[in-house]
Amino acid sequence: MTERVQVYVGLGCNLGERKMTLSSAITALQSHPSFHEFVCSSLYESDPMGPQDQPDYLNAVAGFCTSMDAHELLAVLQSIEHEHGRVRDGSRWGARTLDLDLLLYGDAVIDSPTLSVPHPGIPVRSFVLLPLAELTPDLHVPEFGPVSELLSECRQFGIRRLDSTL
Ligand code: A4P
Ligand code: MG
Repeated sequence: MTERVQVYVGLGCNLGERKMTLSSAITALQSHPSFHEFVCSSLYESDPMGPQDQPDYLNAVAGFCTSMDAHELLAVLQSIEHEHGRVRDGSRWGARTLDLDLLLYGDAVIDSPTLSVPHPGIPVRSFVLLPLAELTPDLHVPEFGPVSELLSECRQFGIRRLDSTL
């Protein structure tokens, strides 16, 4: 059997029934037959990074183990986005019903035309770093450094942890 790799996926949405969408996406990940030892962070709300004329975001990070290849995993994430009504209009950092980013794939550094891992946005996104640190406080992000240090240097985007669970 191929060895399992610990992966982390960032979830974000700022359109529609945000909590319901995240909850449904988390269920899709959790119930996938190739994903094991599933964990999920709290929910976080933050001001939009990028264009300000869009609603606030809800974000979370999920962690699981899989022996699936990284590009295959990206295709699964994109099909879950698609099932949740994601329409790509080509605008950068624009509003979306569901965004799933492959943040980390074990210690791998991948730079292909369709996949960059670690996700290059990690060090500047509090809404990724805070839920990542909640799941794995001593995490070391390949190429970038310890999650705790990245978090202390990162812009906050008014981030607040929500008390409610999904
Ligand atoms: N791609 C390459 N590497 C990866 C990866 N590690 N994970 C490629 C996922 N996809 C990856 O994706 C475009 C292409 O990136 C894919 O086809 C894949 O081959 P996309 O989802 O259409 O766009 P994107 O990468 O999400 O870029 P975009 O639109 O710049 O969005 P971002 O960078 O994800 O930012 N503010 C707050 N507070 N919270 C947020 O979650 N999110 C965004 C979106 C903006 N502002 C935000 C938030
Ligand atoms: Mg994305």
